[in-house]
Amino acid sequence: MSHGWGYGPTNGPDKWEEDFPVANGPRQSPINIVPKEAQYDSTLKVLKLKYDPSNSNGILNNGHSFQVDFVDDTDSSTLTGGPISGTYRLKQFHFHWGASDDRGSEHTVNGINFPCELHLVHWNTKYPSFGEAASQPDGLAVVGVFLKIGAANPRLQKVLDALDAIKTKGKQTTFPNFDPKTLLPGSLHYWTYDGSLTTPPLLESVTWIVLKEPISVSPAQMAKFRSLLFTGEGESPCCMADNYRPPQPLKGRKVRASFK
Ligand code: SG7
Ligand code: ZN
Repeated sequence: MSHGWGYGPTNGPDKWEEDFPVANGPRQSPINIVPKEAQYDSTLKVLKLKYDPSNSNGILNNGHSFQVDFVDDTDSSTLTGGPISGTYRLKQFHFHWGASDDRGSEHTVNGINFPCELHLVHWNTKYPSFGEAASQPDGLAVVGVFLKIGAANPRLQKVLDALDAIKTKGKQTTFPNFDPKTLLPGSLHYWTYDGSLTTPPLLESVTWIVLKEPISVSPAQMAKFRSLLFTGEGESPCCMADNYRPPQPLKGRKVRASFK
């Protein structure tokens, strides 16, 4: 992996273990969710997402995905309840997607792929910073939302309209006053399990909360995701797509459901 990790044949998910041996660890993500094998847990709490739109700060092409970053110096945008204890602050959200509509999600359900998956990344405020939380077993909580092909989703449009300004790796621009709650589906029913970051360094620090109900996206909106580039300005352009890790072995973990 001489050019750093990525999603290509020479630096993609099959090669990550060379530099990041935890790739074969006991709690890697994503996974295939088998709803009939998930255990309904009546003690799981309702998910509480409280987001302050004034915390949205910028949007960045990081060369692997694009992310919308939030100011996280106070408890104004938080995740509480659900499977977690304490308060987790929103750090950023990003997406993973395919080169075509038949693939792109990281988690799968009964082996079914969605064309795209949204991740809202939060860190446990019992640690001093995101960076320190990211290596603790209860450090991060990521809410995953599937996108499925259907009607154009007007709530995605502000994000998609910003992509022209961050076409190449390293580009960023301001992204003020965005409420990520507008991206969530009507139901907050979820599956949850203990896992990892899905990109290097693959740290086993994530409580995954995967929503059962997808949000919609049109084929034209999916095409807009794929207009981004993995590459920097001046390099031979390479479209950003298939930036997902496939499902990893469950290794005896249990998946719990918040719903029957
Ligand atoms: C995306 O997924 C990025 C990463 C993120 C990674 O490639 O948005 O964010 C940064 C800051 O590079 O990594 C530590 C982190 O949030 C993995 O996140 S994920 O496990 O939710 N897919
Ligand atoms: Zn992700």
